Amino acid sequence: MTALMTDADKYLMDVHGYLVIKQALTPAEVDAANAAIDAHADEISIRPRDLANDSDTLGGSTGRGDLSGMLNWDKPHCDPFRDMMVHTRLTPYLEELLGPGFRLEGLGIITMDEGAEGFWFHEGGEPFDRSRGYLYRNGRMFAGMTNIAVQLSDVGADDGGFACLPGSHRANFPCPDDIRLFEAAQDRFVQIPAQAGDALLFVECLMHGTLPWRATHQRRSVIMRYNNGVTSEGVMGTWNPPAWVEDLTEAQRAVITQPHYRGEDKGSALYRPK
Ligand SMILES: O=C(O)CCC(=O)C(=O)O
Repeated sequence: MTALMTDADKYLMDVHGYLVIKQALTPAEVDAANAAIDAHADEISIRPRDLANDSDTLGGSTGRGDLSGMLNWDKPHCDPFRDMMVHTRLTPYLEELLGPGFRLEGLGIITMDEGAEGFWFHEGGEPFDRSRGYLYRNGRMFAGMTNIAVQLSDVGADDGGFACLPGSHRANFPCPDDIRLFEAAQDRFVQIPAQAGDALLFVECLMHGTLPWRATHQRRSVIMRYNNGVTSEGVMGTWNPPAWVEDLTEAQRAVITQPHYRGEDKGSALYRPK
C-alpha cells in the first residue's frame, strides 16, 4: 500500500514549498541508477560556468555537469529512470499537488564535482506565472510545475548543492537582486542535507538555486519536472510518442502522454451521471 501524503506533509509543503521524502529509493535502486550513469559518464556535459550570474558568493572553479537522454538509453540503463518517473513512493505527492493525469515535463541529471559553481536563486511566487504558480483553493493545494530531485549521492550539511528560501513560493513582493545572488540575507536560506535515495519535492515557484559544491565526492541529483495534466511547457499542440513507447508500462505511458483534461471533482451531485 502506497503511503498517502500525511497532514504533516501537506502542512509543511504548503508553508515551506518543499518537502524531503526520506529513503524514497532503495539502496538497490540507487545503485542501479548510479551504475547507469557510470556507463554514460562520458556524456556528462560540463557547463561553461554560466549559472552563478557574477554573484560574489556563488562562483566556482568549474561548471555544473548536465546529463540527459536517460529514458532513451539501452536496457538495462534506461530502466532505473523509467521506473523513477512513476515511482510509487513519489506519485502520491504528485497526485496531491497536481491532480489526476499529472505529466512529466522533463528529466535530467545534475552532477557537481568539487569546486563547481552555484546557481543564482531563480523563480519565486512573484510575479505569478500560469505554468509555475501555487494556489490554495477548495481545501487543497494547486501547484504548477513541481519537481522531484532524487539524490543519488549523499549531501552533507556543508557540501552545498540545492538550497531555497522557504515560503518564497507565496511571495508578494519582487525579490531584490542581492538576495537572489546570495549576497544578502544568506541566513534565511536553507541548504538541504540528504542521503542517497532521499527525494526532494519542491514547487518550481519556490525561489531556489544551488550553493557551490564543496565535497570531494560527486553530487548526483536526478531532477524530474512535472506539471498538471492540462499544462504543457513543451509540446506546443503537437506530440509524437517516442520510439520506445511500446516498451513502457501503462503507468509509465500515462505520465508522458499529451496534455489533456481529466476532470476534477466539482463538488455537486448535479455534475455526476444519473
Ligand atoms: O542544483 C539544484 O538542484 C537546483 C537546480 C535548478 O534550480 C535548475 O536546474 O533549475
